[in-house]
Amino acid sequence: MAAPMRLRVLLFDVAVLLCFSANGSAGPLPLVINTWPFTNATLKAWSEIQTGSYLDALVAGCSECESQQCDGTVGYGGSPDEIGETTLDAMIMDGETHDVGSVGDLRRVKNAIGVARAVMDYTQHTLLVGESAKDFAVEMGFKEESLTTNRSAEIHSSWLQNKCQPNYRQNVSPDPTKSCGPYKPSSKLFTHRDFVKPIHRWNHDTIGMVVVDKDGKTGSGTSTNGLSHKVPGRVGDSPIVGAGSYASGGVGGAAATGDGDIMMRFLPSFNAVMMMANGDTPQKAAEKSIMPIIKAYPKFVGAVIAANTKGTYGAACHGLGSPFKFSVRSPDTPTVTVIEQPCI
Ligand code: SD4
Repeated sequence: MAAPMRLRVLLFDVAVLLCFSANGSAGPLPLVINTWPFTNATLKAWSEIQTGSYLDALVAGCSECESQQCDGTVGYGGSPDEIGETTLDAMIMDGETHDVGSVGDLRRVKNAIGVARAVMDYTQHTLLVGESAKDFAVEMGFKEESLTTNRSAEIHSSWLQNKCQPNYRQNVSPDPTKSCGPYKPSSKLFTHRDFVKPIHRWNHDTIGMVVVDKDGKTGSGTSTNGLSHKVPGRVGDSPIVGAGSYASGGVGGAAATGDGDIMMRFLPSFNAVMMMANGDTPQKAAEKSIMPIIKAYPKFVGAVIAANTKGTYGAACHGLGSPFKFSVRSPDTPTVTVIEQPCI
């Protein structure tokens, strides 16, 4: 976006209004930036980066959201699937080495970002999924326990009472817009492109974080419980490299939140980092990364944050119905800062 952006800045504990330009903020390092006003996660990562590595900061920040069940959409006890189970997706990427660890459809282990880090540290693989990811986690010392809470059980039973609406099946019978399953393929296929998922602030958030250390080394991470009432086995964009997040040494990192079924078809985080590598500001790169998605899916709901290794950052969003809020901490912000980014 060429014209100056009006970014409203909300400061916690400090009554100061900062003005940001179209290019976001350029500040000294280190930098922690993450999706949504998950400020405790930002602060946890900020505290870790003072003495630890950027990878440790990512794990600490995302783990904080998992244990605090940020918005009910990160960690245990949220987004029950069709059978009422909470499953988790997470990833961590080291931009300096391009090492990645990720988990999809992780069951019965709370610390998904911790397991993702273990995949990176203790295997030569990139992505583990489902029951086998849980077995790996247990082998690596993570506790196996139920992720169901009273709240997630209630969400699931109201969904059943509501004839399983909203519902993500299509081309099946009985009609999934009116009835629960079990379903069978229907003889006729119809196009589903205009369908808008019931995604909003309180049912569908992900923590996506980029950390740049004081020497400009960078990494990215995500953690989410995905989408409420998803078809069991569904994995979103969050653990997919280049979709949920991406980082590249000497350039920067990006992370995404929103409709992962759509976003993973466009790799917006990878695109944002490549655009920064080609000279775009993080703000411009974030905007450009979601443009192809909007073109193909005009009702797309989601957002991308981006930061470069100099400490400049930006964000872009579409379809949220209100500005996208994201959290930042750097020596330039007197404390953790929540920025509101109007959507395209
Ligand atoms: C997913 N992208 O599983 C995640 C969820 C999310 O805002 O970010 N919601 O599709």
